[in-house]
Amino acid sequence: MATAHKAPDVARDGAAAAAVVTDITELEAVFDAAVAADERIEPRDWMPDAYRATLVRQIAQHAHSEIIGMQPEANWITRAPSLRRKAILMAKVQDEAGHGLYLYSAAETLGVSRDELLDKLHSGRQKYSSIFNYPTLTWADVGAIGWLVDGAAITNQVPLCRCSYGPYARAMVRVCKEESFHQRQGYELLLALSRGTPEQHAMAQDAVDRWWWPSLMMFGPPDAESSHSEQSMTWKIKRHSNDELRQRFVDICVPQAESLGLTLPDPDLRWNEERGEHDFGPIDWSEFWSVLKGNGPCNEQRLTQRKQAHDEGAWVRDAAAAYAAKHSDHDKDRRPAAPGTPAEATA
Ligand code: FAQ
Repeated sequence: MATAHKAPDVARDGAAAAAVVTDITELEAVFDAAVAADERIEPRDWMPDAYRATLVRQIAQHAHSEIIGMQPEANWITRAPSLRRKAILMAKVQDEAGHGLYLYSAAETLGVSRDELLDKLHSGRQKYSSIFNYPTLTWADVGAIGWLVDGAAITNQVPLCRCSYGPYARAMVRVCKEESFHQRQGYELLLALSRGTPEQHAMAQDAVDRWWWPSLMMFGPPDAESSHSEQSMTWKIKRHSNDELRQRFVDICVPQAESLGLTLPDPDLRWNEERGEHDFGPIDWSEFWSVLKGNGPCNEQRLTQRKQAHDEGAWVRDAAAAYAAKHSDHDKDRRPAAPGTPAEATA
């Protein structure tokens, strides 16, 4: 947005405070017009408190999902069936850590610290995606996560590249490129298993059977029960509703499952000529809400492992902070004195 839209610096000029109150309506109008015109809102632009809070909630939840999402697949790194598969899986899991970093950085531009967000994750005050509370029981689950979970993530995140908040939208561009690679590797892994021995085919089918419904839940509750969608769509944070994206995902997956030689575990799944999209069976939303309340198969394990990793990494954060402090002092000493400064003053 243009600099004219920036919030006045109230701290600098106390007298401006009264004016700010009357200016809020004007600022809000400028913000609404920028959103309506598909302009990007940037960190130093004025924005409504509720817009900021929604972004912090969604971006933090997204960031937490990326780093918690490393756990189910990391579970298989030591047991990958070949060096090639191991190298691919390690690269993918590292990418997810990178996505977490871009997203925490995007959240920080809204005035929250990473420590604060991690604290909220660890104390259960912020969520992460429901999908990562399911176990990875066999090697085929790595393929099913890549194909279905990363596939669902891309379907949801490509529209987020056009999100009204600049730092989030820009982070999503790179994330989506990497997620595409992840989706392809999952598909390719499942294809190899599906074309393998009968046991390998059965393993691939079993994984798809277990991950299909939780993947559909990733898109969030049905529109009628989605508390944030309407406002988020008005603000152009979300560009499509949960149900629209879920439908898009189902329509993408059906032909891919056929090519894989696998079936999707839904007897009601069929093409609806009239609607031009697939009908699909009812989703068990009681399972979704139960997982969100902490009662999924792996909720406790995921959070315990996350907190343990955080505690064990304390020395790394301390060392990095000490190194940065040392170097900033060092740089200060070496910075050339401003012209005309007496030598003693800089000594
Ligand atoms: N899990 O009003 P809505 C990935 C909550 S990244 C848990 O519809 P909204 C990469 C929601 O927070 C996956 N909670 O909410 C990867 C709200 O609760 P609250 C993560 C959920 O925000 C792959 C309540 O339900 N992706 O997979 C979920 O408008 C492989 C009402 O819901 C993102 O975060 C859920 N699935 O829409 C990594 C994408 N759904 O706060 C490793 C960005 C809803 O009122 C390996 N986020 N809730 O208490 C979004 O697009 C949105 O936040 C939605 C939810 C669509 C997820």
